[in-house]
Amino acid sequence: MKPAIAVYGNVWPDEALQALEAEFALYVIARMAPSEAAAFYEHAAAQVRGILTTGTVGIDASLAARFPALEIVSVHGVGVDAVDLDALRARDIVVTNTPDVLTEDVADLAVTLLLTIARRIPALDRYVRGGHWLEKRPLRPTRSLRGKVAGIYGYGRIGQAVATRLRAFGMEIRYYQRSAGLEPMLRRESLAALAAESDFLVACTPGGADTLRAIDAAVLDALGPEGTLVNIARGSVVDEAALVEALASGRLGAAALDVFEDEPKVPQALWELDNVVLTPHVGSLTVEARQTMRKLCFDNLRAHFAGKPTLTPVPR
Ligand code: 8YV
Repeated sequence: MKPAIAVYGNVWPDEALQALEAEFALYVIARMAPSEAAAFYEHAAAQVRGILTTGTVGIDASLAARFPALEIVSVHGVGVDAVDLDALRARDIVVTNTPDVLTEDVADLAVTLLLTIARRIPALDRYVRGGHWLEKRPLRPTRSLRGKVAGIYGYGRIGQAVATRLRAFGMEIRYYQRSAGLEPMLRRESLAALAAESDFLVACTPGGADTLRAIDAAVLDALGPEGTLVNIARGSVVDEAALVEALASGRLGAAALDVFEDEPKVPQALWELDNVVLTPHVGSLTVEARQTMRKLCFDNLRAHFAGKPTLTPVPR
């Protein structure tokens, strides 16, 4: 009998799921009508042995409890802050994620956002389309990146890939993370100290309880009216209300954000600000990254059900 797998999230192309159906009995929750989903939880969930989910959908303890035969949760994404690891581990359920394969593309987006906000590309695009060039409306210059300080919050794989790119623009790198990391001379003692030294603060840290709203009003004030926040990590890392307030009042210069506290809801106040660039959580959304993430996700399931070690288990 094919192992039964419940599939959450909407990142799975039809062809990929069709191919997977040769090996597994799939229950694609996002495609079920509410009545179908209710029947699934009542009758079929008890047989489900594996779950495919995304970094943002994850799985909490109450959902996991609906699957008494669950053996593995394969996460499509590197971040596992939406997965209740303690609840799953208490039941010896294997959890896998997709590290490394998205690092370069996520770092590319961080740098793209930094450049976009630094050079005010959205406003300049509106300037041309709005006919203001023809009107010879004056333009104010932007600031050069060369010699400016990029403070990286979270100096892991993605943070380091961002640093490599920003060094090529002549930027100085500093970082903060709780644990000692590579290049100890560049580490600052606190996030506020890092922000105070930085022209750009780039959040690359994992989400979760340890980093919840770590970028608060005090950190934003340390970054200051000439400073810019770039967030490609998790919305939960920033106190969003404090961010809106700091941007609207001019206490913070600008922000470029790919992630938000309550996605897909982006505070209306941010829509209306000119010193902000917004993207809809797309760091890993390239054909190449998504293909490799999907393959790794599926290969983790395959390995588990073939009785082999999984390829990328989330370290305990
Ligand atoms: C995805 C992510 O947007 O890897 C992560 O942690 O947030 C992103 O790559 C998401 O997990 C898609 O499944």
